[in-house]
Amino acid sequence: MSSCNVLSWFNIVWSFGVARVCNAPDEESVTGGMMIPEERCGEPDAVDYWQAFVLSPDGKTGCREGRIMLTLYLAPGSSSMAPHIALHAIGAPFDIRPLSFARQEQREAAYLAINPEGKVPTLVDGDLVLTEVAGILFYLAKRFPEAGLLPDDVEAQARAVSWMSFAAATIHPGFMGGAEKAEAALRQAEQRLNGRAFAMGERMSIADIHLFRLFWRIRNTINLPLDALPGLVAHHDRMMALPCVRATIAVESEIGYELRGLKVPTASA
Ligand SMILES: N[C@@H](CCC(=O)N[C@@H](CS)C(=O)NCC(=O)O)C(=O)O
Repeated sequence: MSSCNVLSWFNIVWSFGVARVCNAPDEESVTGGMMIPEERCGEPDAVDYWQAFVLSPDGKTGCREGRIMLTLYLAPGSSSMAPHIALHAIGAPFDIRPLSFARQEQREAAYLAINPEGKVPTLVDGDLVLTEVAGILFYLAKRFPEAGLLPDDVEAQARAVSWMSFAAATIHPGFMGGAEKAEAALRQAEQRLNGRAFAMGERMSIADIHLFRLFWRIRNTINLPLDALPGLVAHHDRMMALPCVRATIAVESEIGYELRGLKVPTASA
């Protein structure tokens, strides 16, 4: 099934052009909905409008709709892979703008006008321009709560933010600091994970997406003592089996990786 015509269980209902249908949240809308015909996949106006039922914290169900305005600037395999996975997990239509690091496109004036740091990711949602993996993941999880990428209660949300801060402030710089520091940071992550299936327990969240992307990048770049990181290896394999991860890797590998030292296994390897 292509990412274009996935109809997710949380009942996103697609509509085309100006034909907006807001189904009542009855039994039919939970299991039904319209799919984008295969031949319209990729057409810019094919998913011009979207609708989703939103379950608010007070238990009321409402309908949300709007013009699609999500755009992700990315470089395959880099930090931007994390929000790319989240966008696939959410299922709302989005555009991607791949940048070539080899051609230094992240340093061009047009991109610096959007992100003065010249880094990816950048997410644009209407007037909102957002940078930093953790901030973008948090935003997407809150903007699309029906995707279930962040637990509801404040304590659990704080733990998710704690995980993402750890990823951004310890694992990522560890990797930038060379093999020894990368391994030390991953051993800390292994301890933090402490045998759990996912960072927050039994359910995948934005914290797992952040953690997975970094581990994926590091294990495909340097030789790691994988025997000493069984929890991270199991977590990686669990994540690799998810459709949102597979879709992201399919798209990004098709564009082509340009990251220093990255050796991604091919299907034939
Ligand atoms: N702290 C940032 C890190 C972003 C970052 O380092 N991006 C790298 C790719 S992994 C980048 O864009 N590098 C381009 C450059 O430095 O020229 C985040 O979490 O988003």
